[in-house]
Amino acid sequence: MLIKKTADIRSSQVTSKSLYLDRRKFLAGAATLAGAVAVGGVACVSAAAPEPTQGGQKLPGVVKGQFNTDEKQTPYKDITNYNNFYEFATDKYEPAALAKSLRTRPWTVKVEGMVQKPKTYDIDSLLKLATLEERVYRHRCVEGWSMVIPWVGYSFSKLISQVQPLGSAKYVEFTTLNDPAQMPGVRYRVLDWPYTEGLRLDEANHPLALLTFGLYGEVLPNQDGAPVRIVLPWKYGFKSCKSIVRIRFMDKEPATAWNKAAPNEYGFYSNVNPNVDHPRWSQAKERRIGEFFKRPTLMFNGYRDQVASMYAGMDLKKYY
Ligand SMILES: Nc1nc2c(c(=O)[nH]1)N[C@H]1C(S)=C(S)[C@@H](COP(=O)(O)O)O[C@H]1N2
Ligand SMILES: [Mo]
Repeated sequence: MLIKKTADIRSSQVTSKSLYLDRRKFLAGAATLAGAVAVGGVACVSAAAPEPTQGGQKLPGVVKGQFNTDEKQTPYKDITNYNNFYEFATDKYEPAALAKSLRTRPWTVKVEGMVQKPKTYDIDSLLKLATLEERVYRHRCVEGWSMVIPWVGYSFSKLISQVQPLGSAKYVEFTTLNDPAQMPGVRYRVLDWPYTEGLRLDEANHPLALLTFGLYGEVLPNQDGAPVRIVLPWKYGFKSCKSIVRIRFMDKEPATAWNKAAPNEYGFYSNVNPNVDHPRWSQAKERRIGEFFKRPTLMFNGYRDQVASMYAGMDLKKYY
């Protein structure tokens, strides 16, 4: 909905459809500047912001968030052309083109399980649940590369408080869309689709955990997990489940796609830890995309002060 219904009806009565559509665009823009405009003597009092739906469209009302790193941000071109999104392809350069077939509207996210208020959210109401913040986070893939990404979203805890988990809820499971008509990669049994991931409830409630709708101030491009994904900057990238259709609160640790595929390589926690190597390679260093020399990987990806207390007393070699 671009402008108020009454204004729609009035202006549509006096103009052709194409003019009308142009005017709706004009009205939305002009109203943002002036607060009110007059069309053919009809005063349009207010205009709601248009719903941004396509990757690359500007997201309205984004404020600067907390936890931002001031490290150099990875160029948009790299963030959107070097992707792990196995539902489209296992190659990192292919999702950018292949994910164009993903339809992100209409889209719903079912929030269910051990909560007092289960609810199916339409993506546009989910987008408006809380103020959108820019969060510039480090992003560390388990394969040994990293980026710095200015995400847009709000703390996942805001959604948790809406649905009110039961006392018995101890974990959260995230599930990605699994549609072979839109996602060519799910025709291959690379993983046990749908892609699922999980967190302990306290991790999910940590303010760093970001329910993410955009990057660089714009709607997420499909290849980055549109229309909504989770981002967990202290964990390896694969924990950050893309294109989410279901969020389930549980009393047991959820099974995760990567843990099922290779349990000795990908644990439930998967916190970034330079001291615990992957069975097939070291995790001590990483290559920041765009840089030549490797840099040391930081404990919890540099978020130790924020998250370490959640793992106090745990053997991080055992709970990898
Ligand atoms: N559904 C789904 N989510 C996913 C993946 C995937 O293949 N499918 N890849 C993960 C991995 S391994 C990484 S590193 C990040 C990559 O996110 P980006 O492409 O936005 O950088 O997404 C994660 N989330
Ligand atoms: Mo990754």
